[in-house]
Amino acid sequence: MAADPTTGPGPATAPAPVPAATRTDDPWWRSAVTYQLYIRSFADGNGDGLGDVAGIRQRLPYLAALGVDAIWVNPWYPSPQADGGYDVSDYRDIEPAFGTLDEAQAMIDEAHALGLKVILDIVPNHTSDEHAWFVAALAAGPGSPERARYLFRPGKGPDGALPPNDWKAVFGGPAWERVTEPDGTPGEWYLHLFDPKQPDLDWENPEVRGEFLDILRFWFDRGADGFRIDVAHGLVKDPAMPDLGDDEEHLLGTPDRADHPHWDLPGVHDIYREWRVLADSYDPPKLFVAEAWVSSPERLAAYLRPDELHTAFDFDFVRAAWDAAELRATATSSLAAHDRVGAPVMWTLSNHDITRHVSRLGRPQSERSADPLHGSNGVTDVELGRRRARAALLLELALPGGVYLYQGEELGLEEVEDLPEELLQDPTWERSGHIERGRDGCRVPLPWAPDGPSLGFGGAAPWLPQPASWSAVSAASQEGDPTSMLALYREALRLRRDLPALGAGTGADITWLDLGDDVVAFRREPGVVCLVNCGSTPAPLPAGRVLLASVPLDLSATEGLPADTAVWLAV
Ligand code: TEU
Repeated sequence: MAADPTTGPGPATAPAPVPAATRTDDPWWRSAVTYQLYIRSFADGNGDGLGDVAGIRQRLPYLAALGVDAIWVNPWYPSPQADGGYDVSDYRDIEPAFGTLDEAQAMIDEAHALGLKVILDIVPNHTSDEHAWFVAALAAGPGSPERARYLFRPGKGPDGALPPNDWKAVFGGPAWERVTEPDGTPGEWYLHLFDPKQPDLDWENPEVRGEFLDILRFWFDRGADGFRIDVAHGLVKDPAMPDLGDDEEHLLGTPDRADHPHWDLPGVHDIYREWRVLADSYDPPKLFVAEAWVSSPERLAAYLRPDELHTAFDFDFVRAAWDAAELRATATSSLAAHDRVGAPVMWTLSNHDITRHVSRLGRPQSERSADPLHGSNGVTDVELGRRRARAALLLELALPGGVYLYQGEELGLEEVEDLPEELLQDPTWERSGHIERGRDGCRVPLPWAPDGPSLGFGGAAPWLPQPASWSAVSAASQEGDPTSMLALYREALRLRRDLPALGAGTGADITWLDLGDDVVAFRREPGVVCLVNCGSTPAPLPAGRVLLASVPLDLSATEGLPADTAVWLAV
């Protein structure tokens, strides 16, 4: 039987939800809006086609003016870039193509001077196969302490020619790779839940645990305010390594069963308790946000018990369709599960692994794939997607908790679905045998200017080509246009900071209103109502003053709240 994750090892009783009156003392992360920087694609300071630290430094004032509270930078460490930097070969330095450690320090200091917190990205599940530890493991041979940092196992079958079990890699193909031993013979196999160039570490090994605490300390001491934890649900594996059988649910790394042998095992919680002690030893304390694809809000909340991690991305919100009942149900269950452990929800709509939400929302919702990683289901209507994305922004910014934005969503960028096959770089493309195109379509370099060879990204040819249509939606093109997506983001973020009703809070801080099946409607105190019309006909509009609407709204002329529109009302 599956253990109740909220009563697993550790404190069984959750604290009562924090009363609203004390929330002014809450730490910054309970309400923060964080902007995700996919460094390869954000801004290219040296003109080589790849984004870098210099590019981030140039654009920090843009981020401060946008009105976000924090930035999260995807892995920027030395890496062969087999998986966009999630294959780290040295956790204590900066990838030379991105810059230097001194530049990174300058970036952290400059962000702080602008009032922006800095969250880095730690990749603890696996290293690069070019990390010194893995190179040493290959050289040292079976049974060595060097191999014991990873998950090497003998193969099955005559001569060990078959993989140790039937686990599959997230990117496709078997999760095991056979090595050649130092004496030249075919040898052991090592586990890689992702690419073969990303060998999984053995978290039962105390040396691994100590090393990562030390890496966290290295960056905390340089001013990092927190870490996003990559594949937070994957670190611990069942030592028996049983076969999975017909289990096909590998994409997104979401377990489809309670006793899964490598996702969301109870042992991960002990690791995060140790990490929390380290974070709390700093003044002010450091923050964690978990990337954990798990099967229910309750299992996610188990990571957020008071002595574990502070926050985690709410991927149920990503998976919800543009449907009022579904959005309401998702918000309610996420808030309830988080409230039981006293943690704020981190709402998000897009990241570097997921089809951009303008495109997701611009597809027929009835036919949509429940897997937000996946490509087209039906034709994408980008204009419809943008209209809904504007409304979705007002929804997530009005819900209690924090919000993660993904670079380029403030420009209304859509998924690039027609990248030429020969340019695809996501390992998913090769590993799936050219079945899954992968995630490059949400990683195309940002357009900063309407013209020039890289639309202001920097240099002549960006690492992935930008659609010509992005000239019209570049940051500079939207500057000064009060109807632009960029203007909506700036105004919404400004209001969210100014209105005491918005930001931090719990499920107890919203009152759901019934304005019909197609409308998500709730009130927060003092006196703000958020309405989102997901239907195709106008919805009733209660009395109130319009604070902000996702499309221009003339209350005297309108017969209600138009379809695919959201509004914040002062009531
Ligand atoms: O993703 C972790 C994860 O659980 C994956 O299933 C993820 O959804 C993946 O992109 C599926 O194709 C993280 C990172 O966000 C991702 O970019 C990395 O590729 C992955 O870990 C390996 O480090």
